[in-house]
Amino acid sequence: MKTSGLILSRRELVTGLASTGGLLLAGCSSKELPPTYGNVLRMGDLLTYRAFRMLLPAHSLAREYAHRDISSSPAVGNTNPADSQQPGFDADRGPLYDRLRTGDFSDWRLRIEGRVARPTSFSLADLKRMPARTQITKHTCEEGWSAIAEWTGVPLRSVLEAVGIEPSARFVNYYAYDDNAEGIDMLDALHPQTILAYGMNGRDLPLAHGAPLRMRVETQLGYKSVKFLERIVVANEFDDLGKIGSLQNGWAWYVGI
Ligand SMILES: Nc1nc2c(c(=O)[nH]1)N[C@H]1C(S)=C(S)[C@@H](COP(=O)(O)O)O[C@H]1N2
Ligand SMILES: [Mo]
Repeated sequence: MKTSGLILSRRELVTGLASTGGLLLAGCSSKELPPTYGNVLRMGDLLTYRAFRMLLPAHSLAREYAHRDISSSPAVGNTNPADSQQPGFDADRGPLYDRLRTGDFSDWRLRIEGRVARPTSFSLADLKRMPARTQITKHTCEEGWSAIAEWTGVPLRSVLEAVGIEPSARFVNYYAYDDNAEGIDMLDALHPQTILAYGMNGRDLPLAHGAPLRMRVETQLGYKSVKFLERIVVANEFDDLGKIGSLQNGWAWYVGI
């Protein structure tokens, strides 16, 4: 399938479906709905989520580009979790991040816990030993800009397979060294382009872009691609992640593109 056509058709589908919202919603049982928990103002999010999930093949790929398409990428949001002047600075994790960075992240570990058979802490070297994926994709920010970059990392799927997710697991939540956390459903978590990226444009991930490791969720808007990862929690039930999650900050939980 041509992916530029796919992007168009995603938009067309969602627009075309707006009028049939009642029909779609009627078919949903509340147990399987993540993002609105009965809040009527969030019905649009729910409709988007259901429309994408019903009408797109589960793992349709986001468009990938050529090297010549790579553009400059602005660094946005928090660009250094150790800087107390930046948005989302955490008084405990900020200084911890600083120490890890000073040591070239050799003591950094990515913890994976929750509904998994073998909770594990991965070093950067552990992750780099696993089969890598490189993809040139467009990052689209909710503020209206986009940029194309090459990302290298390990598919989240491989890491989840290594720790063994429990059959009841439905969501993957991930936390940063600043006050930033997001979650995705299992479909996006197992998507081949959802990677834990340690490389950008052929180099180690720069500090401002999320060193040493960031999430790349190419099927959703940029804020789902959390930088400066600290830990991943596999969960059975939907969790809005409280004050550091998107919902309580006024953003949609599911932002498919
Ligand atoms: N930890 C963390 N991750 C984050 C953010 C942030 O402030 N902190 N900002 C998000 C937003 S809104 C965008 S657009 C992208 C920006 O990524 P970039 O700085 O690599 O361009 O990171 C996302 N991930
Ligand atoms: Mo953004």
